Amino acid sequence: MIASIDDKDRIFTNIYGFQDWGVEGAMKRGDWDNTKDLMVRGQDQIIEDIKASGLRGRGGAGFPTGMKWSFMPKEQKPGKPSFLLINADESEPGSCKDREILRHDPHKLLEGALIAGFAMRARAAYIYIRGEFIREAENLFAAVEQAYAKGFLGKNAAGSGYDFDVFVHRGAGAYICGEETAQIESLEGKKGQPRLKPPFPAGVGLYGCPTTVNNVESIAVVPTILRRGAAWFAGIGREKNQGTKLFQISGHVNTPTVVEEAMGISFRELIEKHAGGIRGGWDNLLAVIPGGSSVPLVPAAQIMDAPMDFDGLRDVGSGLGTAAVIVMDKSTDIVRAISRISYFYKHESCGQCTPCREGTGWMWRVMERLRSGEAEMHEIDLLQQVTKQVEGHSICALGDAAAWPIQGLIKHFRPEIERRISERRGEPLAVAAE
Ligand code: L3W
Ligand code: SF4
Repeated sequence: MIASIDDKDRIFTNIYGFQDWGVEGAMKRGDWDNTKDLMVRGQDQIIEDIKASGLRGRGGAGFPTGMKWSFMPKEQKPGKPSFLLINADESEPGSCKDREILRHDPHKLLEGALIAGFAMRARAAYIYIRGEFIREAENLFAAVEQAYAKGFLGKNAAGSGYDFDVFVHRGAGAYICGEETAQIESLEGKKGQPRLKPPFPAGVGLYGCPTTVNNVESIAVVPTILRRGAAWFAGIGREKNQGTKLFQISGHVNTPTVVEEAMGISFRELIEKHAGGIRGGWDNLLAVIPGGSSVPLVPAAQIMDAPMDFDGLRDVGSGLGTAAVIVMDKSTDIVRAISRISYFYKHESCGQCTPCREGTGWMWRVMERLRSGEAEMHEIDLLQQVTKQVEGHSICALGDAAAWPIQGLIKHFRPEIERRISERRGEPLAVAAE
């Protein structure tokens, strides 16, 4: 198993935009190279290859991609075509990888869309792109036009004999439209509110038709996996945590960056190798949110040697999420940081279920009292109880995502919260700070 990679194993060879992102540049880098040869192996074999590669969804949940495709019907009912919906609504705080693909490597996504769409017998792909992504949308629209002009999309796409269209739809700034069923509602022209699951989109999706929703990165890696072979991809990382992954490193490191690395690389190696180390040195590290704002923070001592993959981060009480690694040094007001995240979820709650609608506002208000030190000591436990009332009691994952960062704060930084309350009251510390 490979735990760290160099350029020869990187899929996104233009992630920094140093070369031409357009179709000519993409073809020089090997995209659209006899795509039909990848398709002649047949739909079932493509799905088997993706299963064998171990690819798991790169949008946060890590659901096995090949298995998701296999839920799509092999026979289509009259009036019920199948669709692929590509989730490019990247809005998770800390996440900034899909935008790099969209503006610098959009043809990898389009070629992946054709192959994935063919494998699941979809007639078309919709790409739902975040409304704030202006330049990314410009490049994406242009790339779609280029692909049609070359005959890679449309009738007899890439000479494969398969007809396949791609439509781009721009969102309008709602985080919740990154949730797959809210995205489907929004695409249908309705208010972006999540649906109850089941039924899952593969059964009842866009316009009531079978639909698979995949993240941009999940689709963009597909052509390379098929060209280089499932075994190559599966040989990177470790069992159930395979392949390469785009890590987005932000916060208090010396050189924030987006980098493709092996799943399972240790946090320490990732930061040393690609982000120039922690600002002020390793002793200055306070905590890390390793997977975007929806996952709990991890204190410095526990994250240092953790493998950056699904299981490694679960074992330290957090998650890989979108691999948006937010690094915080000791200058961070950790209570304020989590309170700000809490405000974000209150603001973005779609409001249709009570625990989330009321709970996110309640949690934020208590967080603000904790931040300012105005809260009573017992409110820490009250807040913990509220998070438990929200967690698991809502239609979509936003409720959990609002609860988990606060639970992580209380678990790891309770002494800091207590210190604030005691200090403001001029009382001696109830518990010694960490
Ligand atoms: C058929 C079944 N399909 C599950 C499908 C399901 C979905 C996928 C994963 O949330 C997470 C969330 C955020 N038959 C199925 C089935 N599926 N069982 O598998 O489903 P699920 O429910 O586990 O996750 P989800 O609702 O898609 C996604 C987290 O990601 N997140 C980041 C979000 C932000 C971005 C972004 O900005 N790009 O992705 C970060 O942690 O909190 O937990 O397709 O239909 N039996
Ligand atoms: Fe809407 Fe929140 Fe319910 Fe999700 S959990 S459906 S965001 S109210």
